Amino acid sequence: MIFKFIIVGAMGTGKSSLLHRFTEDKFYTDCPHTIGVEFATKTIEVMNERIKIQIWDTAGQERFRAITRSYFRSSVCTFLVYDVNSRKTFNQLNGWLNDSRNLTNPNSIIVLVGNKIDLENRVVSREEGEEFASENDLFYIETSAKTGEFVENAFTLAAKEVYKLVKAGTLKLTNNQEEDSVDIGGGKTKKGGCC
Ligand SMILES: Nc1nc2c(ncn2[C@@H]2O[C@H](COP(=O)(O)OP(=O)(O)OP(=O)(O)O)[C@@H](O)[C@H]2O)c(=O)[nH]1
Ligand SMILES: *[C@@H]1O[C@H](CO)[C@@H](O)[C@H](O)[C@H]1NC(C)=O
Ligand SMILES: *[C@@H]1O[C@H](CO)[C@@H](O)[C@H](O)[C@H]1NC(C)=O
Ligand SMILES: [Mg+2]
Repeated sequence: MIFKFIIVGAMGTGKSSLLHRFTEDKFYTDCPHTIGVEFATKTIEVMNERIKIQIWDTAGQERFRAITRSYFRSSVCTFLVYDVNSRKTFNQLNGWLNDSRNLTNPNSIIVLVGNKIDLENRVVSREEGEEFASENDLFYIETSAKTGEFVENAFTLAAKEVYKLVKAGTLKLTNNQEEDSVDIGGGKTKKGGCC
């Protein structure tokens, strides 16, 4: 099975870093801003089934918003990322959430990710994150792409929830998910691993 995930959120929140940590187990201290969209895949085992997760990492910069919007389609999970040390990135969640709700399958899931918990200057508490998640019916997890804490858990949790919905027939995988991975071009998309 192939699951298509999309990662969105304000710029600099660590979207690409989460992707690199999960797929390569690496962290780059000066990761460049994502231009357009990048992707990477990783196969994991969920309930004894091999699941290939195809992850689309989008750009947080406003000028790429239209490109980002075109990648929600056929996604079964949105990672909505903010930086727990930046109130601004937390306040921007509503915009990304609106896009995800409007542009993905209504039965797809959304995971709110509070990243950079390794830093000392946290301004958004875990309680606030949890409250936003429960008000909006999202899963919630806090991570550090730097130390790797809970990064794998976030993807595994999401894949498991998606798997349950697929098995129950609630969520349908579109059969073009495989093709998406080869249908890249136009210079807008490149395979991840640039950092
Ligand atoms: N301390 C710490 N730094 C992090 C963490 N995650 C990312 N960073 C750093 O934050 C900066 C931005 O990370 P990126 O992964 O490029 O952020 P992004 O969300 O992909 O940014 P855009 O592509 O511009 O939208 C980089 O310098 C990373 O090294 C983390 O968990 N802890
Ligand atoms: C979808 O977008 C429309 C237009 O901006 C907006 O009014 C509406 O609230 C959005 N729907 C959701 C579920 O966020
Ligand atoms: C909500 O989402 C729709 C679809 O992406 C977008 O056209 C609209 O501008 C968004 N509204 C807000 C307030 O972000
Ligand atoms: Mg990026």
